[in-house]
Amino acid sequence: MRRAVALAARGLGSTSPNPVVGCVILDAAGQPVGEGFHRRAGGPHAEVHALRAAGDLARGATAYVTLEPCAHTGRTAPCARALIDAGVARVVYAVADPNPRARGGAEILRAAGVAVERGLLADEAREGNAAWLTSVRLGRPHVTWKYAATLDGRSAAADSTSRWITSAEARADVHRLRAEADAVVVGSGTARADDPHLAARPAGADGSGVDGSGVDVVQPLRVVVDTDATAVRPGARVLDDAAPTLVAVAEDADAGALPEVVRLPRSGRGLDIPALLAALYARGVRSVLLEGGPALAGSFVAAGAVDKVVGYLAPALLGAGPTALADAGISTITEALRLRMTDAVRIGPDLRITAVPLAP
Ligand code: AOF
Ligand code: ZN
Repeated sequence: MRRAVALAARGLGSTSPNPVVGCVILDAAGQPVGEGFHRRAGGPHAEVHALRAAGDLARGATAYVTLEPCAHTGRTAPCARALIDAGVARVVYAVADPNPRARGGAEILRAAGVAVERGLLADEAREGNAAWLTSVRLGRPHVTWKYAATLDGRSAAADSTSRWITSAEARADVHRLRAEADAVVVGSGTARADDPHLAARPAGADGSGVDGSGVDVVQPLRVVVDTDATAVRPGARVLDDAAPTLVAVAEDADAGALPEVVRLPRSGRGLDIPALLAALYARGVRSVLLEGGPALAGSFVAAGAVDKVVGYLAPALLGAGPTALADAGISTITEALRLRMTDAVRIGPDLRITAVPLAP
């Protein structure tokens, strides 16, 4: 199952609106005879890849799958049926499928006499599929807010220069986060100050767009929240053809020459965050990497729309300049958004802290 969870992760960033899923088949002697993972929505499910690899050796074997095999005929035939037809004797899955369209595979397998077990490495599998599981539960994309700051929490200096707070290693790590996300979102302040490109740099040195795992790097949708349509100018780097781009503007904004625009209701000084997330969800986005700036991040926190925080802390001090997070509607200590740290690692000279909000 550990191998299946690792395989599933290779689909991150390319399977939405579908989950990441991995599958490993072991014969009666415990020898691996086939494995596979889901690569893209509409393509074969993980179980089908693994069954194809195993061929006749699947007969009497055990299949380890990170998600309950599906029961439905969607873009592909039901995996529960495929496992039965291949003669698999036992199916061990980590996490039940919450998708009402697809769930029920476990019962079908049991009814056909296949031994079924659930829950092995469930936490690891759930963690690997967190974005998809959150999006099914909440009906909106999973949001990771990423920021870089000095040890005293500043994201830019007093003169607003901000390149480069963190190291090249930390920035490379951010490119991995981008490649795993369906959309990268920034606000108008960041668009104006940094003219960011926001594409994921492919890990393949030859620029082929293929990373070390042999999976195409699917570029995330680049989203700029430009309420008044004043920040994204013709010739902005975010408008090049490296990846698709969507500019979110207010319903009454004059979006003149902007290519692809989505119009949303205003809320406070910005746009309505739930409406923005609904618009992205409607386009198939299941995971969002929010890259700032502080005002937009504050609106997301205020809307209860941050599911994970990834902070890169550089061992440097500024003492003045904007903080990573601006007003989030929190005015007293008892209202602080409390988080649980899930990870803290050194990335080059910097520290990366990952945390998730405590359940309310
Ligand atoms: C996948 N890959 O490996 C497994 C999935 O869009 P469809 O018709 O291919 O069905 C997608 C649903 O199938 C998905 O939401 C999930 O509930 C189930 N299992 N899906 O894309 C896989 N095993
Ligand atoms: Zn399936």
